[in-house]
Amino acid sequence: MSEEQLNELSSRALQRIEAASTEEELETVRVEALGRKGALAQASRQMGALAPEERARIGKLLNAVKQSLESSLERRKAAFAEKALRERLESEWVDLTLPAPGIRPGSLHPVTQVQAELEDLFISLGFTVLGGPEVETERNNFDALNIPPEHPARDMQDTFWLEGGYVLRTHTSPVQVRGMERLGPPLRMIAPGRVFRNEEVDASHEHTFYQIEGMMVDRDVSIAHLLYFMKTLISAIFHRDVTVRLRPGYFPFVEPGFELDIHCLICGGKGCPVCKYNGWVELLPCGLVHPNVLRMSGIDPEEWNGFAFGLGLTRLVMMRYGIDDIRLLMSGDLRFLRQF
Ligand code: FA5
Repeated sequence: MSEEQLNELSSRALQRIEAASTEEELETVRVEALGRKGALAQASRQMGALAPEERARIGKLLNAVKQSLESSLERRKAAFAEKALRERLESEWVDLTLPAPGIRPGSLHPVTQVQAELEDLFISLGFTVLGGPEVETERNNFDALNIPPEHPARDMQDTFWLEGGYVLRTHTSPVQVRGMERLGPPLRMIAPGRVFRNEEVDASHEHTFYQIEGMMVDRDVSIAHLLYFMKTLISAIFHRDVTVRLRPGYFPFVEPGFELDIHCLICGGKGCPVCKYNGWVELLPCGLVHPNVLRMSGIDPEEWNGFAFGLGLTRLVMMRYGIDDIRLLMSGDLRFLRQF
């Protein structure tokens, strides 16, 4: 290979190196010029045929060409690597000084929300809010409410019995007893809380649910007072006309006793699993406090009388929001709860 041919080869390869637009093109040029079967390798194989002084000159030139091509390749390769790094840094750039994306705010459970509204309402009507234990004495849950042992009314509430004369309270009515004994007459109290029954669970029955007890003891309390407070309660919750009906109901701790039902708001009274297909939902049992109950808590029924009610808070929440299955309220499913 002559000197001109080598210079020619060198300048062509250098041009291609400069013109390469990808690393792959660069590699092709490298293989063709500097590879084992490349142009320079072929040239050096032809050196044996040259005269000795020619061989030294051409050999030197060959080395110079090789070095110049190698350093050009290196330079372009480094440029490609730098460009790739720049692009990666650009795409992966994160501003660490940005504020963190805050914590998603929680919300109160719908039962808690309605309970708080009713507490505010009754506080505004002069009632005190009382709490009571979920593990109650048999006496407060039954006997002091005029339900002695062997009384058939005990069977109306399927009870979780504990050892030592205790029960998981089946209703919030034992707080009536605690309220009368702690505060004495005259008395206006409500007692919201969780209650427990050994129930067959279905769309409207849970084993664990919420009630709000209400009680007023004063002089000359009548059914008119009771109805006034019940109507105030219902219109405060539903903000619309709700059809109610009052029918006789039996509870040993009231006399007379009533069941206040509301027209089912889930189906509009047509019948659905929530109202057991009869169009009405039992919501608010109530009545005038039985004289025996007053007497057992140390209040003279000749001087004082009163009313009491036991609102099914969980059922009320279902009616208010149109929830067609009580089990959703206890599910803890955030997809459900986030709607409130
Ligand atoms: C009572 O618990 C009485 N202590 C209420 C009372 C208080 C009457 C004061 C008179 C004076 P009852 O067992 O009906 O009554 O329950 C009251 C309300 O709780 C029912 O109307 C209903 O709305 C609700 N309730 C009863 N059982 C369940 C259940 N398994 N799941 C959800 N809600 C229920």
